[in-house]
Amino acid sequence: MLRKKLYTLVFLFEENNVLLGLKKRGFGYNKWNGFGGKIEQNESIVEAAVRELKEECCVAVKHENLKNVGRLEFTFEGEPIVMDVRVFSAKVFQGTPRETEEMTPKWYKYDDIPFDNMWPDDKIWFPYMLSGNLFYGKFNYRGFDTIISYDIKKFDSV
Ligand code: 6OG
Repeated sequence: MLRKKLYTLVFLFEENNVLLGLKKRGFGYNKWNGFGGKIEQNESIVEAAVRELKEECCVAVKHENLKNVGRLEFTFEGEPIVMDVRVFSAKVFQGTPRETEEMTPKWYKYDDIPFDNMWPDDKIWFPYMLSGNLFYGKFNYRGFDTIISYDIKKFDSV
């Protein structure tokens, strides 16, 4: 049986720019990604999304300004775990992104997104997020660089 672990991933948007963070440690080290992490016990998914965004780039967001944009499921060959990642966007937030021990934040124009320095799945589902289509993607990895198989669908709700 595969065990599911829930994660959050938040992207901020401002004037055709998306905020990415360069991960300074841990899982996804040296890759650009959104801001997020594991959901703690007794915490809702949205509460975790708010907390992780604050911890990782010092930006506050209100629950009602987080929009569901998609869901990603990652499996890694030989690992009995599914990473179930809930992806959110926000256009309204408080504060200026600041570097933390975990992330170096940077705004990117849609044409300049550094896909070569991101998880390989990102270039497959980012177009859905940027065009406002809810998506549900499943990716099966061998190691951390190779996607063996994947499936992605547009969704009415996640
Ligand atoms: P912490 O270990 O920092 O949470 N994450 C992924 N994001 C993308 N785009 N692709 C992947 O491909 C990912 N695997 C994990 C989920 C890890 C953070 O990294 C995201 C979390 O936001 C495999 O607590």
